[in-house]
This record gives sequence, C-alpha cells and structure tokens, in this order.
Amino acid sequence: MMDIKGKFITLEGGEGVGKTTNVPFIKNYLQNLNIPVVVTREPGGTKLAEKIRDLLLQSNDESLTSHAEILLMFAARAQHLNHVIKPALAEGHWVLCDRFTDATYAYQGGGRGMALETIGWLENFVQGDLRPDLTLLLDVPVEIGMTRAKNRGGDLDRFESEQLHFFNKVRQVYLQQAQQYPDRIKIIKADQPLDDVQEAIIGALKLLLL
Ligand code: Z5A
Repeated sequence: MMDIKGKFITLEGGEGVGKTTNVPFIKNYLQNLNIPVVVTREPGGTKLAEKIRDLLLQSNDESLTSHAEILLMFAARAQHLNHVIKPALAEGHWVLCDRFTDATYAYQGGGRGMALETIGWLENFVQGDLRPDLTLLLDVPVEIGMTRAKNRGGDLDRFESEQLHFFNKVRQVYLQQAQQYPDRIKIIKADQPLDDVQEAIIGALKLLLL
C-alpha cells in the first residue's frame, strides 16, 4: 500500500471557466508557502497519455464511440496515476491536476449519457481508493464559458465543437458531484473578476493547510 504524503488537488469546470488561467496562480501560492508542487493535466500528463489525448481531442474520419472515448480516458489516467501522480504524492509533493475523474462524470456521464455507475466502476478499477483531497470546481453559466473560449480564438477540438445542451448537461453533473461530495469539491464562482476568483481559490486552499 502506497504511503501518501502529498496532497492531491484537481481543477474542474466546463469550457472556458478559467482553469488554465488559474493553474500558475495556485502553483505560485503554494510554492510561496514552500510546498513542492507538480503541475499536470488530464487527459495527458505522460508521453503515452499525451498521445491518447491527441486521439481524444482530434476529429477523425472514423468517429470515436462513447465506449472507446471513456476507455481511452481511463487508459490515459492509469498511465498518469502510476507514472506521475502516485510517485509525486509518495515523495511528498503536492499534485495540481487540470481536470481528473470528475470531468469523466461530467463529460462522459453528463455530456455523452454514459451510466454514472459504470464510471464509478472504472474509477474504482483504475484508482483503487485514491481520490483528490480537494477539487476546485470553477463554475460559470455555460454561455459565458463558451463565449470566453470562442474569444480566445484557435480551432475547436472534438469537445469544444459540442453544442449548448451538451455543456449544460456537463455543468449539471459537475454541480451534482459537488452536492454529493461537499467536503472535497468546493464551488468557486468564476464569473467574477479574476482577483475575486483567486481570493475564493485561496479560501478553499486554506482548508487543506489547516
Ligand atoms: N475531458 C473529458 O471529456 N473527460 C475527462 O475525463 C477529461 C477531460 C479529463 C480537454 O480539456 C477536454 O477533455 C475537455 C474535456 C475533456 N474539453 N472541453 N471542452 P482541457 O482542460 O484541455 O480544455 P478545456 O476545458 O477546453 O479548457 P479551456 O477551454 O482551455 O478552459 P479553461 O482552461 O478553463 O479556461 P482559460 O483558458 O483559463 O480561460 C478562458 C478565457 O477566459 C481566457 O481568455 C481567459 O483569459 C479568460 N478568463 C479566465 N478567467 C476569467 C475571468 N475571471 N474573467 C474574465 N475572463 C476570464
């Protein structure tokens, strides 16, 4: 049994909520407290898992079935957990991960309609009892997130090309998860000025530092 010493923090939320914007802020905040931090992301985080990410995000001539999609998410996660997350935690590092399994519940469960029990089974199979210590769920109304993401420019990937009702279901399941796990998942109201978002993030991080 692995001896976990570090803390595992995940950042979640729909499209354009500000996860990428806030990763360096959280990293700096923790490092200023002399906490060693490993920053990573899902899908991805290892060489092989990043290749799986490309398969998942790129559009292809051959459509990806929802079964293949969820299995690829967990295949990438298994690599990431065993090669990056667990070793870092065992060494006493804190791990800050941009998306993790709550995204699977939200996107594959909410968005694609996969049974949440199936996701729970895969979660236990791949992760055992490992769960994040803290999940920051950045929440904004879907229209705002989609507008922010569009204004950022660039090509849309397979997920970003989905429509409003898909992202509404994603948000709904995220909020459901937060209701189910209120001790772990902290909702951060992210449709406010960045300074206020970051103040709320610090408030949630302090709970881990007690
Ligand atoms: N996915 C999945 O389906 N299942 C899974 O299990 C996992 C993932 C793990 C890739 O994720 C896709 O994988 C994702 C779900 C799926 N697809 N989607 N959609 P990703 O994290 O790499 O990509 P993303 O979700 O598309 O992230 P994003 O669009 O880059 O959003 P973000 O990182 O949360 O937002 P941002 O880039 O930080 O901010 C967006 C813009 O808003 C930017 O111009 C900022 O400057 C601006 N911004 C940020 N904060 C503010 C505030 N407070 N006010 C005003 N403007 C702001």
